[in-house]
Amino acid sequence: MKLMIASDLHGSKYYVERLMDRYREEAPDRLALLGDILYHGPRNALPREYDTRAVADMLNSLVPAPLCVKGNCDGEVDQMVLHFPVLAETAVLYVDDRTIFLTHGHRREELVPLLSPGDILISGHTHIPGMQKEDGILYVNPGSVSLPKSVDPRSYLILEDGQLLWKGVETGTVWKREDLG
Ligand SMILES: [Mn+2]
Repeated sequence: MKLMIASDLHGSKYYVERLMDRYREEAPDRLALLGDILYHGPRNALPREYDTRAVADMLNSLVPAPLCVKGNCDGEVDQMVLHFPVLAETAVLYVDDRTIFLTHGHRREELVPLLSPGDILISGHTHIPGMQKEDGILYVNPGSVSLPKSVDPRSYLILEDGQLLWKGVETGTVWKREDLG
């Protein structure tokens, strides 16, 4: 199973077009989106080529439909233009005997009682890609597709064959790799 994970698109037509380029190259089994899909959010500057309708059209065209959880910038009005469910707080996947929790990240602490060693929690929200291990639990962040808040590139994540790969959304270049063992 090859999973492509992206977060914090924030309505950028330009960078979601790049994400769609990478999606075609990667040909994952499914794209998982960790929220903050359309609205730029009052705390952020407008991203490059802010165009919520164009972003909705691109995401609505995907087959299979993306698996998506709700960001703090996503609401009922966003669900009206997106043809796949976007308002669930959490999704749980079982991949190769591992339990993987997907959530946006602004309410991440609420999930902690569910987690046990070996589990992976993947969340966005901070727009800072990275990974940390705590009490045997792996906390993973794919970064933001459009509005990075660190020096790292705009990024997405690939989970395949027991490996996590962080890649730049403009080039597809791997810049961080983690073996899940
Ligand atoms: Mn965000």
